[in-house]
Amino acid sequence: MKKAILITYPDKFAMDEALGLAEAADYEVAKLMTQKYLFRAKYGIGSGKAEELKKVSEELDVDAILFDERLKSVQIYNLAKLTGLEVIDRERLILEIFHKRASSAEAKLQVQLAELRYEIPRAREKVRLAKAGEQPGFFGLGRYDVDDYHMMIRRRMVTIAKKLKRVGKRRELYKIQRLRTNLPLVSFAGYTGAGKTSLFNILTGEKKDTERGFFTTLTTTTRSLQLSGYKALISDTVGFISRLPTYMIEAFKATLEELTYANLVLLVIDASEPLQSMTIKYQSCVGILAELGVSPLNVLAIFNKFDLTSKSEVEDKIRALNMTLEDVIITSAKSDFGIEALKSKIDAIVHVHVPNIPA
Ligand SMILES: Nc1nc2c(ncn2[C@@H]2O[C@H](COP(=O)(O)OP(=O)(O)O)[C@@H](O)[C@H]2O)c(=O)[nH]1
Ligand SMILES: [Mg+2]
Repeated sequence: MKKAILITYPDKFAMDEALGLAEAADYEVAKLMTQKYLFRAKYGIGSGKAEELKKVSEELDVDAILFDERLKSVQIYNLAKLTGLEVIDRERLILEIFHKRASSAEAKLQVQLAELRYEIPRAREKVRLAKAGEQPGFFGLGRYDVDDYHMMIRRRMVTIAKKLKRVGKRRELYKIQRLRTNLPLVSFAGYTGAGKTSLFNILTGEKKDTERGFFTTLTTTTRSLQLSGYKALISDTVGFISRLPTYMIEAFKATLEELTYANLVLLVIDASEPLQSMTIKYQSCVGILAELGVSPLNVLAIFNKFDLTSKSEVEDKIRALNMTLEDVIITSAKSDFGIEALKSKIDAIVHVHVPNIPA
């Protein structure tokens, strides 16, 4: 696992989300640094903070800097030059997560396309900077002509777009392959930072799953879940991400493909979040699930982080989102509150799903 320093905003939700993203991309966060304003011209952060960053990165011997905002090439270059480390901005971090999670041919192509779209507005500047002196993240680019590099990326985008048109059939094969595993599938959904991975780990007991090799055709984050007298598959998905750039939406949806095959989608909501942003996030989750073709009947809402709030507050929020207490499960991955109720509910919903085995 790569060790990193994570730079984000000093508020709980930004920090939880950024930590969730770092974790999903397989970085160990050695230190979290915060600053209110991340748009300064030279380094994103102020010069004083940048000096502190350099010092801390040497002390902790980290491999990378994760910067929880969009950075221009020149800012990445300046930070890389100052610290000697690879600098990964928010968009690249998200792309790394999608890259790791994309399992179908279509998802892989969508992610490659998004990676090239990330590169396009930065291509010319990156080559220019590389010619001025190579830094981590800019290696090898100096040998390109500025316009040639830009054109090369454009050409690759065209090739991928063509391939994308042809992958439709494989997608169907992939679906059948999944159904053949003959077990019901439960999938997590919800915003990054809501507690999906924590709940996933509790439910699956973080045990080394000996059968996991068998399921690697699904995703690396799918394990078996023991229910009353039978097993289901449970998978931790890419979380929904706030401020997701439009050019990444297709890639994002493609990596969430498995939700369409799930017998039950566990939609995790951070119960401690203020109602206003909770509502926006909830509605955007519902919208994307609908676009993916997930039936609302297959979705169970989980209000997690109950330890950070109160019974009356959570109940008010549940009503405000037009749900009833019977519709939802309230949990705390931290105190284990509601975990047994969650398991029983999953069991009750999933056991009626006799999986379809294609002839
Ligand atoms: N207080 C509290 N923190 C939680 C709870 N569940 C998760 N967290 C924390 O919230 C952050 C994000 O959790 P994680 O499971 O990675 O969220 P994910 O991005 O949805 O997978 C982590 O720092 C967790 O320790 C909870 O029930 N209570
Ligand atoms: Mg997670």
